[in-house]
Amino acid sequence: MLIFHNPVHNKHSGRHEMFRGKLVPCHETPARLAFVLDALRQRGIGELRVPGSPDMDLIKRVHTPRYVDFLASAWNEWVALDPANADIDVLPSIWPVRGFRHDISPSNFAARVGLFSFDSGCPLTAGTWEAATAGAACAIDAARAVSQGQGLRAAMALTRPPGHHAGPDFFGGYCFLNNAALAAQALRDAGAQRVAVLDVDYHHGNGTQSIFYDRGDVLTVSVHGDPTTEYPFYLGYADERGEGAGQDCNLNLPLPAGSDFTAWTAALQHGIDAVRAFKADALVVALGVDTYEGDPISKFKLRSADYLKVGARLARLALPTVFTMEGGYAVAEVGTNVANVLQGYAG
Ligand code: Q9C
Ligand code: ZN
Repeated sequence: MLIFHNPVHNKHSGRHEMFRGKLVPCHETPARLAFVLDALRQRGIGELRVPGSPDMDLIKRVHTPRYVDFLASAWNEWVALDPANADIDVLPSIWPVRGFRHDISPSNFAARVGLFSFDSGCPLTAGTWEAATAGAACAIDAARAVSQGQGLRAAMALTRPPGHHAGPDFFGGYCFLNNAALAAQALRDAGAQRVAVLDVDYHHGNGTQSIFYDRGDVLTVSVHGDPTTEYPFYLGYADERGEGAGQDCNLNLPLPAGSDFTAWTAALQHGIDAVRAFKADALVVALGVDTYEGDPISKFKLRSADYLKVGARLARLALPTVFTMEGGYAVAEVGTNVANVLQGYAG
């Protein structure tokens, strides 16, 4: 398995996220990826590669050009407001909810930060653009590698920041560019007629769902904590089935907080069955391991050994597969858990 790892991921390092009225240390840290790389190296899993340059045209088809342009210039605009901002992360403070206009990009910077985001837990930092675009390149290169049909079944985009909460024109949930969606689109462009995205992160993959909601060529499936109680709250319910050409091409499988591997794996199998019924000819797995029992912000009960079985079950689909790295915040165990999925997949 080729592992495209992001060599500049640590340029994105958020200091704080807003939580219950206070700025608290960010859960999504560079150490997460270091633990995964260590675990893969120790076990000799995969061949490590660095990505080429990002395909900006593809990024601007999955995301809106005005959002991509905003992300590219946001840090420089922020520091231009006040040189002292160089030591402060960007966090939004105002959002255009129902009834406000979304067609206008105000020249005021804070107003645009809010226009292009949906929570206050996702700091944008000096290196966010560089890290996120290199991560996008990992996802695109991984998709192109498995599309070449030389017996290579799977590749991984081992990157952070993660991607599955990022929508067509917004960031949030630690995510800026949607790596899973970029991989899915790259698989389509490389000739796959039907692509499935199977999101196993603890949190609903709202960004991926939104990007493909009206498309019939990409099935989006997400197994996640019930949004009635779990982030991102406003999307991820079972009655969201897609629209227009995408009718019945979205499947949400919410589970109550506290669910164990038995309940979770039944939902996963339901999702896998849907991928098979869709007759997908390529698969993207949005791989979050925040389903782990020790995760500090999530409430499922998977154990480290369970991830071997998850990988084995995914392999049974026998599809060209791209894994993207999503959540997982029990930092020391993230490496073990991701490596277990890949080891289980390899069989
Ligand atoms: N204090 C991913 O797993 N914040 N994103 C929750 C915790 C949002 C998670 C509040 C969590 C986003 C990719
Ligand atoms: Zn998550």
